[in-house]
Amino acid sequence: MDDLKQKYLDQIADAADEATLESIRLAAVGKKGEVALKMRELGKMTPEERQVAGPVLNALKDEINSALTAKKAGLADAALDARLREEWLDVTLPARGRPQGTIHPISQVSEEVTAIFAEMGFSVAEGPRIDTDWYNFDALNIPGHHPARAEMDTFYMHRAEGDNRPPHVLRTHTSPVQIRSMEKMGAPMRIICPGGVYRADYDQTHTPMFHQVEGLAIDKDISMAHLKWVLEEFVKAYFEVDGVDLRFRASHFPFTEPSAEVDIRCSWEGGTLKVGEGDDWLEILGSGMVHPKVLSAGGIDPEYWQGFAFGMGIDRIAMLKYGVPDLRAFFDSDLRWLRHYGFASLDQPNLHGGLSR
Ligand code: 2U9
Repeated sequence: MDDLKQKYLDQIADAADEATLESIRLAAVGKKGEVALKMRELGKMTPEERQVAGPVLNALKDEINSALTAKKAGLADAALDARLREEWLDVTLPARGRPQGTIHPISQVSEEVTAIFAEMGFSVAEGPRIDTDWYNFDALNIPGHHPARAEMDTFYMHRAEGDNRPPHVLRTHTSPVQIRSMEKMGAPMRIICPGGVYRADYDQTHTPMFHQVEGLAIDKDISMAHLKWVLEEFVKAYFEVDGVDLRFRASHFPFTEPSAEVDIRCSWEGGTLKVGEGDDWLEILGSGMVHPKVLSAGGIDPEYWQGFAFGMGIDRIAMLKYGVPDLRAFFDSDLRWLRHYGFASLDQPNLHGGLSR
């Protein structure tokens, strides 16, 4: 009996998992196990012998059963310990710094510009990037023979022979969106149109696709004075300065009369731009009073309504504010560049939080 007991207690002690333990249980105390066989032998014994052997066998069975139960609990504890060690997580580690992707500076600046003009009551209008030459040129007082039409290095869409739909172009400015908005909304109106535009030009300061934001305000008795105030407020908010001098230089655009190019006072100390101080001037946008013919093309009566308009390059003002030296890098999709110049995805610009923080 002692040998039998020792054999099973040793096996139980050595068992490494629950399956081994179960086979030991069947072999020792199962219905056909060794202890059961011994119990069957009790029948052949004399009552005296049975009185001795019976309790011993019962005790043996109890001892093996409790060793099995204890070992089973031990194995479960060890498995839990191993799992806890495996699935350990240091919740005190700092959160991940920033997601993999970044917001492109052109998207960020478009959001900044939108936030500033929204505060002054301008809503955002969008339109197609492929439009007819009427919306892109004629409606803007740029007729077929006009030099601006050639100057704009237009991409024309291919037309199959016999296709007599009007010619379509990749828009060379966002102005066709304003014409479409005038047709849809009528006067009074205040909109900005940010978006991509196309011109067949490629060098250090030109890419065949670039971004503009144009603004248009139409109302009764609108003047250059309103234009000047709106642009001053824009420049102060965008460059995050308290004051700025604007210089209006007479210019010419077919779609505005009078027209002015606008410079801002600045300095270039040590190669970095400071807006609002210094003796240099930086051209940042073009503007003017909407030409009466353009108001008529948009279905608005120029005898009754006036409007001002302006246009600027988003890529250019992004380069100025965020110190991007080369325009072409905007469109290279270089991950290292994007990580360096990109913005955190949750860093939504708004005027109250500070545009660029
Ligand atoms: C309508 C009426 C008038 C939009 C204007 C400019 C002046 C201008 C340039 C700035 C740099 C284009 O990106 S750029 O090369 N734009 O100087 N844009 S006024 O005038 C409009 C537009 C639409 C219906």
